[in-house]
Amino acid sequence: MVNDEVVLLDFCPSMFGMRLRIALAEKEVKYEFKEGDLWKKSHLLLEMNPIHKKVPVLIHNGKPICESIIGVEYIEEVWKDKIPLLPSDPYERAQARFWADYINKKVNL
Ligand SMILES: N[C@@H](CCC(=O)N[C@@H](CS)C(=O)NCC(=O)O)C(=O)O
Repeated sequence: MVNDEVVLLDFCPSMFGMRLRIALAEKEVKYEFKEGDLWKKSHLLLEMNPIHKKVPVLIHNGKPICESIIGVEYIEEVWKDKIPLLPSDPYERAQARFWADYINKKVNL
C-alpha cells in the first residue's frame, strides 16, 4: 500500500525483531526503524506496548501490533499480494510454526 506509514520499534540485536525485519524485507515494505532502549523504556514504547513493554512493536499507520509472531502474521495478511512468508505445503508450514513456537518457549529475555 503506497501511503502506508510503517514504523518498527526495535532493538538492533533482538531476534524477535529480526522476524519482523525479515518479513518486511521479503514483502519489500519500506519502514522507519526506531531503536528502543531496553533499560530506559521510551514514552513511545510504553504507549505502543503498555501490556508487555517490550520490543519489537510494529506500528502501522499509527496503530501498534505487539508480539513478533502476531506482527509477522499481520504483515502476511496486509501485504498478501507479495511473496508468501510460509511454504504452501501444509506440513512444511507446520514445521515452520513449530520452530517459531520453540523459540518463543525456549528464549526468555
Ligand atoms: N514474545 C515477545 C518477546 C519480545 C522480547 O522478549 N523482547 C525483548 C528484547 S529481544 C525486550 O523487549 N526485553 C525488555 C524487557 O523484557 O523488559 C515477542 O515475540 O515479540
